[in-house]
Amino acid sequence: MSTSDQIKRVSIEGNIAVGKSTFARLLQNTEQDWEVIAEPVSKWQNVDQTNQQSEHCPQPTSNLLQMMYHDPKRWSYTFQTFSCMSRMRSHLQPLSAGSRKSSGSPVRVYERSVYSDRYIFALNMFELGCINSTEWAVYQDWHSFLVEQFGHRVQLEGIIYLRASPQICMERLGRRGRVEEQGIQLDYLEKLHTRHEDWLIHKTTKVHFEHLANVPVLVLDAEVEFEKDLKVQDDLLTKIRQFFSDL
Ligand code: UDP
Ligand code: D5M
Ligand code: MG
Repeated sequence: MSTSDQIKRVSIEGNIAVGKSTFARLLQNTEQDWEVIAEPVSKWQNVDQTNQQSEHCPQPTSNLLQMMYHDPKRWSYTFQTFSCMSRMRSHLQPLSAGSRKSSGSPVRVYERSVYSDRYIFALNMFELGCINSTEWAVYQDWHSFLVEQFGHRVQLEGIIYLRASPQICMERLGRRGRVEEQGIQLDYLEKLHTRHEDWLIHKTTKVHFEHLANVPVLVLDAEVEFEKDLKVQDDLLTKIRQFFSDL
């Protein structure tokens, strides 16, 4: 078996600002065999326009994250195409030299996935009316096609669900102070929270990929402050080790 067949692929899912990046950094610094792929937010904030020959677009980059939050009806579909393509690229990225050489059991951890793109955000945008029914049909068509074509390369062996109340996420979002997100209301985080619960806890969200319906989910309590608390981190890491070894 090649290393790429042995590798386990896991995504960290959870609401905006619950602490996914913070937790991912903790994993990255814990075991050499754990390779973390961060969410490509800076790509969405800096869409490269330099290869356009038009004088109407003198800016070398545009901020699609900002555009989506500013005018969701106009930009949500475009955002979904770009975020999903950038996640596809992350899923398909070759293994790092460390993972290839690993004699243990390498785990690749993604911050979110092409599945949360669809079953959390795109679905939510559709239900909010920010993506219309034609855009939703087109999105679902290409999303299913790509996931089926790439097969095991975009499949997950496990999901870690960092779970906290929307109120805690709101506090952390304020603390982080990302400029584009300053207009986000609690109501939006509540909707995203319900989407996570429906997908990962109640399993009532209809998913279109067989492997995804059966993927093991580890639910971690992120309501507690874990960023600076070593004891809480230790407890979380014990659960993670057990989860990875059972996959
Ligand atoms: N954070 C915190 N306590 C925690 C985890 C995270 O105060 O236990 C803070 C973190 O420093 C950041 C914000 O919450 O300012 C959002 O965290 P992160 O960017 O990791 O969240 P993500 O959006 O990636 O889930
Ligand atoms: O997520 C990064 C930011 O990007 C946050 O504002 C949510 C937003 N995001 C991520 N994926 C999507 C999709 N697919 N649609 C709409 N918005 C999205 P964070 O949770 O802060 O790491
Ligand atoms: Mg993050």
